[in-house]
Amino acid sequence: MMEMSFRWYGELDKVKLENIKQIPCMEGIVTALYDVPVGEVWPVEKIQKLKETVEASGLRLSVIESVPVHEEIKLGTENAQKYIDNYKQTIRNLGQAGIDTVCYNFMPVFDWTRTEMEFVLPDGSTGLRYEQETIDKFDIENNDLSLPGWDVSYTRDELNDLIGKYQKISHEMLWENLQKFLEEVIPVAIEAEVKLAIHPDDPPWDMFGIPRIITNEQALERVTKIVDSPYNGITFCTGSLGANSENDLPAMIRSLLKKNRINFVHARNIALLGEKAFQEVAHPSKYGNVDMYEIIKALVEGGYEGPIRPDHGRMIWGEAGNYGYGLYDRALGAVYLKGLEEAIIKDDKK
Ligand SMILES: [Mn+2]
Repeated sequence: MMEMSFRWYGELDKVKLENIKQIPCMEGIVTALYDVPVGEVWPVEKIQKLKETVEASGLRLSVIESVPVHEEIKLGTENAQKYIDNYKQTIRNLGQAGIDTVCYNFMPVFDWTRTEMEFVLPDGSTGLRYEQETIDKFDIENNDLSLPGWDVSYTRDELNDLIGKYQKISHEMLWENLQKFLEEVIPVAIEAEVKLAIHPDDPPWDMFGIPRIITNEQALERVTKIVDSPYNGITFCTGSLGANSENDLPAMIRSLLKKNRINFVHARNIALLGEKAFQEVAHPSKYGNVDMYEIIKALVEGGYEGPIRPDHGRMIWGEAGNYGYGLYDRALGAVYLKGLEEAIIKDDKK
């Protein structure tokens, strides 16, 4: 069976560990240290304390999501080596504390991006939405930085400076910088017994002239070949990869599992609205374009038994909280996913 887990934003999260523990079939927590600046080494004592807090609630600390990769590494500047060395030490410290899986991404400047955070769905719930049209109209250099969904806090000057630097970075240069990073970090991860899991870019296409490379099947295959080890794996995010209708998600899962390269799964459903536009919806297949039954079937039949979590949920029942990360809809998603898994396992045994 897969290990059902739930993202938790630490003590400041409105969603409490006690609530998460009450979700049927819930086993693990996905979280991070939120008070260590990007690029600095995570102290082993802080990691241990986080792990103890999670375990005191009766759950396992399944995955660290994320240890962010510093922009200097992605840009491949002369400072990159210092940050790569720090990253390696963080991985060693995580291993020492008994953490076995780390999610990260290699998206320049912006993490996941949406153009609307509270789009009202027909049933009155709200969900996140992305429309390229809105992005294209957005004057990033001059406007206030009001585009929702950014986990980052840059001043306008910092942001313009960063975006300027990336105008000189081609897709191939970004690949080279990822290669350098993995060639340095994966041997350390193997020694520390910490499995790395790169999250695909969300959305899986360039934005504001900044390259994005982890977008499709070829890209995932290419990443796993840079260092050929199960410790160099993928976070298979159905919502991110599903935004590109050319991605055949079940086929990708089967192929990656044959090589033991999926280390973590994000299950999210989206409804495609057209070219480069999508709406996040409830997890069941009928609401969107991700066939969740086929996803879970490919995972079960491929022998996947690692951590999985319901990704972004809607806001329902009047809940307010971190966009995409309320308690209720994600809890419903988790139980739905476990239901699919149980049915598929029992059916396959017949
Ligand atoms: Mn995801």
